[in-house]
Amino acid sequence: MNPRPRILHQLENESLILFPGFASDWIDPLKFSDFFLNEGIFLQQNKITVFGKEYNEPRLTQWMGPRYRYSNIQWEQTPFSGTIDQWKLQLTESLNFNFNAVLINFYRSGMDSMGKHRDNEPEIDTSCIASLSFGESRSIHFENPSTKQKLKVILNHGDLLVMHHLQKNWWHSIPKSNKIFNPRLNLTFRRILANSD
Ligand SMILES: O=C(O)CCC(=O)C(=O)O
Repeated sequence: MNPRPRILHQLENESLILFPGFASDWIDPLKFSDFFLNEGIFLQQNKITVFGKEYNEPRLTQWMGPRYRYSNIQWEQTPFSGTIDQWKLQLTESLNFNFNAVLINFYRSGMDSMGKHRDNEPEIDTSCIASLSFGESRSIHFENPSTKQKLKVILNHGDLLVMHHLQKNWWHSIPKSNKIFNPRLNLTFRRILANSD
């Protein structure tokens, strides 16, 4: 792999590794709409239930991979589109891990966000989750409530962030910012164990 990795956290089998600019020439952020059209991506705003109350998710999403449910959102089995399938194969080869699903997150501006969560559903193989960032830079916050450790990482265009065994002890979020006006595209590749492949 070309870009020099930066190890941001490592403890026993847990690690957080950043590959700056890994995919910087994979997509032109000025052409996100063309990309969505060419790949047949129809971004949607789902409803989520928090403490019994229904809200619009503060970002747009799409799923590719096996049937999968998280929170109260049911994603049907959806095939990978051409380019994203190639990206999946490239990541599978580079990281030596067999990804079979991706969550596409589109943050229209700094007012879109992702709440504090762990990707720790039993169907997810949490040994490796790989996240690609395109477009506007955003900050991702990590927090380990047991040790009170916190990490803030700026994700720039083309960065690849790889999380190994991180979902047990660490929570993460993309906070809102009122200083950000441009969109950001994130693709988080995972391996779903049930109904996989
Ligand atoms: O947008 C990001 O970088 C975070 C994505 C994420 O946390 C997720 O898809 O679970």
